[in-house]
Amino acid sequence: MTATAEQQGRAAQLRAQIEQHNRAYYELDAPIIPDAEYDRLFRELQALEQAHPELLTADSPTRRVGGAPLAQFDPVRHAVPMLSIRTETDTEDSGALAFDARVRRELGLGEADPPLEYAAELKFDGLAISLRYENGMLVRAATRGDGETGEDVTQNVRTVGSIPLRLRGDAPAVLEVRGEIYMRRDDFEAFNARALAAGEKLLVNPRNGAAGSIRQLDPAVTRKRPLSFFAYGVGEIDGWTPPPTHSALLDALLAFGLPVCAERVVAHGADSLAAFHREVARRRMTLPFDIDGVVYKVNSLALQARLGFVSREPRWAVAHKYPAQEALTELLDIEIQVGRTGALTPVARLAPVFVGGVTVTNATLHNEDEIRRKDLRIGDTVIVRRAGDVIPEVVGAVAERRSGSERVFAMPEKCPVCGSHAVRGADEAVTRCSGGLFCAAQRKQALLHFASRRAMDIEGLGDKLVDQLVDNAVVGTPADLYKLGVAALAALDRMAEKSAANLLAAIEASKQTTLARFIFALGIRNVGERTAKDLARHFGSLDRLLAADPARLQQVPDVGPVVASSMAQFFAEPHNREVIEQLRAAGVRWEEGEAQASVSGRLAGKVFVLTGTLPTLSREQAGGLIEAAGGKVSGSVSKKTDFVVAGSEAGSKLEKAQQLGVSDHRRGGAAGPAGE
Ligand code: D41
Repeated sequence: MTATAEQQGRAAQLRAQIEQHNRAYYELDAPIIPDAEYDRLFRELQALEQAHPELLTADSPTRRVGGAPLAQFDPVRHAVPMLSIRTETDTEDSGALAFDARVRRELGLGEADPPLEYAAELKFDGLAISLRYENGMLVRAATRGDGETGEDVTQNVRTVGSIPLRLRGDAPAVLEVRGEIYMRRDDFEAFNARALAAGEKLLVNPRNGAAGSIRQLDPAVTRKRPLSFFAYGVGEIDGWTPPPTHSALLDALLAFGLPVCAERVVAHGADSLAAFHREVARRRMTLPFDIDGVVYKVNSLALQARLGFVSREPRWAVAHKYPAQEALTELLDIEIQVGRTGALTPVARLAPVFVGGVTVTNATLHNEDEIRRKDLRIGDTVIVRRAGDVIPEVVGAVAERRSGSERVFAMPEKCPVCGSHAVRGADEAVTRCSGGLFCAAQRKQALLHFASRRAMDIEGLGDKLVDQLVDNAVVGTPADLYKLGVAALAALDRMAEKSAANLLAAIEASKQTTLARFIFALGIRNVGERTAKDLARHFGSLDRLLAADPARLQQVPDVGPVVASSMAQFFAEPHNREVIEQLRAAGVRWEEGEAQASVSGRLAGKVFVLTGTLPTLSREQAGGLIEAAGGKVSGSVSKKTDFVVAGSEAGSKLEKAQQLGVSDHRRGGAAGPAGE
């Protein structure tokens, strides 16, 4: 049945609407309608086209869905070969200088001639692709292949939302657009987060994500991959005279509706190319996608033609690469590090490899699950990635390079340092040594933390020294530090008299501290610097803190059940209380204050009685708020009572308060101290 005029009109309208939403989404990054509404329009168009195939146009957005899986990709001969690009990895400015000098020489320019004009752009790290538009319609997409012949990946490329199926404006008879398909870092992270939750295979990095997605045979799979595209050049052109410069050419492609990266400049001379290289290097990590360098091109297309190319590389362009961010190396071993709170952290020992400008030999592996998820085996060839200043990361293993002799890692059942049982909580990712301060590793970490700058600030007590002190059983607890004498220190390796004296002076000076530092220095799990400060302010004295039960602790702002229970556990340990007493006996001191709760706060000095069922809070919660604001909560009404907070079904307490003339503070009720 042929479509009615009405149906024809509706299909055209839907196409226009969907195209508009695509633009809003991909170009302006500002979606106008929710995804569900978009899907509804899309399905309506799909249904119309299915019922009336004659309505289906070459540029219909439904074509992005792709067809059935292919058995193989067909070869495509490029009308104009896809050249490759000469690559320099020189650091600093030499890449730009050498390129400029070469181009000037080849053009016969002398020193008196003015600087050449260049277009400088980013080198996107993805998959090179050629898009062929005929009369504005996308008819074919092909990979670069060997530059002469690539693979027909049209079905897959149609699923890339930011690639127009039809060009905007007055389109040439033929326009081949060259560019890079890539994956944004946030899309990569989000894709992997979802794949992880679904127990599916993760993408190794954004580049593999992009290249692998295009070069696989089922378009339905490609469609689920969040891919993007940037144009950076042209191939065959027919029926159009391109503008005279590369920069204007990219502007023209942008006007046709093709994505062109905005991070590009027109530069004059080598120095300004080098400046672009430096500036992009500085901002590289803040870009939303990976790049592996910058590209310099002679801006004038006429000069490009004069320069020509040698062995498939244009003389008028060069890629100036940055040091690799990823490298392959061997995973020699997985060792276990014991942290201050006993966490057993697996660490990768790697064959030294130069990546992102530094030599990497170690990388954290976070925890057991992470190793399993990445299927890392000892002896594997692994991909190491260094992003910015962050700690190097093992991205994954190259399974194809396995010989069969690789070993699967197992978390040890015992702490490698003290031999105590290693335990992993039911819903925890971390395995911990159960040895506590019996474990030398935990003791060392506890001492280093105690002495650290934001805790007791004992300068000169570094890890080498702590190793010796603990290994020789000179120091077991932080309190032992205050018993150290010159003789004990002088007996240690490489301890000069002068540094021993300095250390003792630093230890002595650390005795005068603050309650907040002291609490932080104890190294209670989940009690960081911020919490220590809050606790010190709230309780004012160590004894009040030691006396507080978990309910009282939770009256401190931001102290929840987890922190309160860590603290309760810590203080319930007689050993810990003993060390605290020894520290005080050794002369560690601070200025004690009043519990802040009793001196300041809006409710300072006021006595409250809570009764009945309160509308939104439990009586305990309400009491906590009152105490946090400086008030007191009492269980029974007396003459000292300032307020009674009465919820529903308040009984005898409210009656008694009314007899005594205490203010009744119900929801919406009058408030005011007794007698006012
Ligand atoms: O961003 C890129 N990866 C990029 C690649 C770029 N910005 N410009 C490029 N320009 C060219 C020429 C000069 C040949 C038009 C390229 C490439 N080629 C290229 N990429 C892979 C092979 C060739």
